[in-house]
Amino acid sequence: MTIATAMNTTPATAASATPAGTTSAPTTAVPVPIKSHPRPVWLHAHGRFAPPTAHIRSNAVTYDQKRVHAGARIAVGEFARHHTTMVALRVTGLSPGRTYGAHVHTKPCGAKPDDSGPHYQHRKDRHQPSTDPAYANPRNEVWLDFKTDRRGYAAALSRHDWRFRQGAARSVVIHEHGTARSPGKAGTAGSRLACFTVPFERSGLHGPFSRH
Ligand SMILES: [Cu+2]
Repeated sequence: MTIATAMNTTPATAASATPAGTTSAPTTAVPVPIKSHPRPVWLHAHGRFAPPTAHIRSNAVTYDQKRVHAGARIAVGEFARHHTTMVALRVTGLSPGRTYGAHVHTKPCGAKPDDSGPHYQHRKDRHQPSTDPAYANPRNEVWLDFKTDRRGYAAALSRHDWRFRQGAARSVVIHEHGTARSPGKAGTAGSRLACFTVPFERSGLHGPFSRH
């Protein structure tokens, strides 16, 4: 008897979720243009900082070995789905107890600190370098400032309700100090100490959710 009851209950529950005699898709699915759902990206990149003069070129470059030591490590993750993006950063081996600024920049790292270009902006400021808080803010840009613990470890996370334009976000730059927010200074964080090249939102290097 108990078995019969259970067998009666289960289809009834299912029927309330799905109209009887149909599969759910034909009646309830609303056609969605492909463009409105960009492909998910699940990217993980890691590197070991080396000076730009190193024999073996690294995707992680330090321009200031006092504050970002050669051999220090960085990992960056991008988790993007529908219209949201999360960027996570982890560093080890930096100077202990120190606040660094960090942002996503538009170009890959190069031999010179400025090679990584300006900050990535969701809505682009026509005036570059952008120091207008209407554009240079942590919602419109990706800021990943962090403070290291006693062992030189830190982590940071930022979340956005937009996706990167493909090929337009190419690196994470570590700066001298925390990022300023006031007009005329917004987005600045002192000199560029180190840079890590990351192919954000790019096809060809990502995880199990992606379609090719
Ligand atoms: Cu920056």
